[in-house]
Amino acid sequence: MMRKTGAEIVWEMLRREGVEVVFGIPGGGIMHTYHPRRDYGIHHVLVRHEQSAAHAADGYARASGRVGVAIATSGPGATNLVTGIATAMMDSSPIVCITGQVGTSVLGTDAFQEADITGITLPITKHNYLVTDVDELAATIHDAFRIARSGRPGPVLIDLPSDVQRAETEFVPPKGATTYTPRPLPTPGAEAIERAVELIDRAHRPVVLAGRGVLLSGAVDELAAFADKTDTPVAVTLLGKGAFSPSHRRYLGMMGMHGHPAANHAIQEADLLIALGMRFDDRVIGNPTMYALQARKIHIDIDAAELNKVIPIDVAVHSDLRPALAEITDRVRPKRHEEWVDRTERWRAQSRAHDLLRHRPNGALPAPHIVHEIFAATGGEAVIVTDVGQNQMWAAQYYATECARPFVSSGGLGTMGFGLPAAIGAQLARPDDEVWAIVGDGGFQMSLHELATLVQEDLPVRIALINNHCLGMVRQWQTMFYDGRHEATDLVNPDFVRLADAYGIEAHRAAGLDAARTAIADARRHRGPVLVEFEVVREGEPSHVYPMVPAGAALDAMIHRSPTAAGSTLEGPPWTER
Ligand SMILES: Cc1ncc(C[n+]2csc(CCOP(=O)(O)OP(=O)(O)O)c2C)c(N)n1
Repeated sequence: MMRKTGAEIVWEMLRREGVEVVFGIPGGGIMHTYHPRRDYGIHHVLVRHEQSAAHAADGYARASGRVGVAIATSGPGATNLVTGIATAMMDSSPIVCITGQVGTSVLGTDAFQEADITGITLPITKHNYLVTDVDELAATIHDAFRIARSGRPGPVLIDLPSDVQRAETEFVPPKGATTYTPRPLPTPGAEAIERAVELIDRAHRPVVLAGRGVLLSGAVDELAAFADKTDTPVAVTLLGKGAFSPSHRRYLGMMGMHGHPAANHAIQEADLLIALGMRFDDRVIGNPTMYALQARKIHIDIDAAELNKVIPIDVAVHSDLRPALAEITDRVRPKRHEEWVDRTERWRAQSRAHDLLRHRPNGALPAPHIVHEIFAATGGEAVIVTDVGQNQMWAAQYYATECARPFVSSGGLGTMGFGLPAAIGAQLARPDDEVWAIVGDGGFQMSLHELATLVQEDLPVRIALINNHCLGMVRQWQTMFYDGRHEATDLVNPDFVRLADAYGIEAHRAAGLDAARTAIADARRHRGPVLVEFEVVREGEPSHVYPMVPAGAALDAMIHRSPTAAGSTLEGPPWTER
């Protein structure tokens, strides 16, 4: 038995949870907790805005598979975490946020820097706590980690009044589950498996829809085995990138609004969809009343609330994905769907023929070429972290993430400003890996203050800034659907190279393809943080992300780039398969 303060219990428990790094900013409401930190050997990354602490913890969690930790003071420190917590919630990312709170004696009196953060975050956390008794603190932290990572992962917040941080008690290490007993992971019911197997055996044009659940459940090998045995093409969601090898013959690419034409056509033509750990997001299905009308649907998900939520399902399997998929693969008959797979390959060949990469850029630098060059240089092995907007979609379309490599992107909430701080977390999670943050000039300016954090931590994050001098994705919609009226989307930007220089960060600017290649090679050689600003066009077809399913349209009603708009055609395919 030892006596410890609440503050010491925080670090003792974090250490027992195996936490090595936390992200945060101190302040009056959390200073007691910060005080003993160094005695516990846990590294603290001082970010420049609390939103970045949550995004960095999230990026760390996504890149490591462990729980990320963010710390903030009471009031504005805590409320600054909110966007980061909502981002983690939407994408099932396990983080634990610890916030300071005013003392229990003044709770509810509008005390200085008081905010009801448990009330505010109730709908965007898996669970949250206001700890009013130091004797409950150890058990609360113990449970918080279990809740964050169990079942469908997500964020948990612990609010700590300052007197609880200061109070002393006998520290008793919690044993096993305390107030929270994690439910055993759901396993598939025999009848559901039976019916799924039946549908799969009968299908002629099956398609797998692979979401982030494949990665979270550790079912990458099971998915490959299923696709091989049943000869089933696989489409992935944005967050499912990495769930299936892009070099596999049955890989269809990303589905959805800016998905690969082969994936979208295959889904609409399929007679069976097998949805694995995905949630039929509206960006993925297009108009729900016109979605995959010929297909029966099997949906396996760990979260029962996702089953039959937006799309009616024929066979809903409430289960952890891995055992369910393994059992199904065991029981289905081996199949060959030559004609169907050939058809999907023809769709892929067709879109290859029209791909922008086939066109000589004629001096300009289309963004897909940038992502392709990063891909070609890193062989699909880099950890890619994106911001939100066109840059995110180009990164998803043109970076063929190798199997089980992290592709870190804010999918559900679509949070601009996510890229740079999430890349900081990802680089700390994977110090030996090459991390690229692909960001737009708009979103980058929502968190560029984290350049200072990069320098302070000496992290070799490579920033690819795609500068189109506008809020590109919104501007694209304005061009296509709002009569070309560009309302509040043109940006007057700073000189980003000089700005990076002011932070002490090496920076390059590239305006053409050759310069881009050189800058990427230089950035890869550099040992510290580096920024490459790519000047891309703001006008014309190469400035748009294609294909695009307009809002309200069926998934295969894609608008494509006009075949003549991009300039002359190259002779041979210059890219590796994606
Ligand atoms: C915090 C936040 N505010 C606003 C938006 C709406 N939004 C989505 S994409 C986009 C434009 C992004 O511009 P930029 O970062 O320059 O990237 P680009 O699309 O040009 O690649 C905006 C404003 C958002 N997703 N997140």
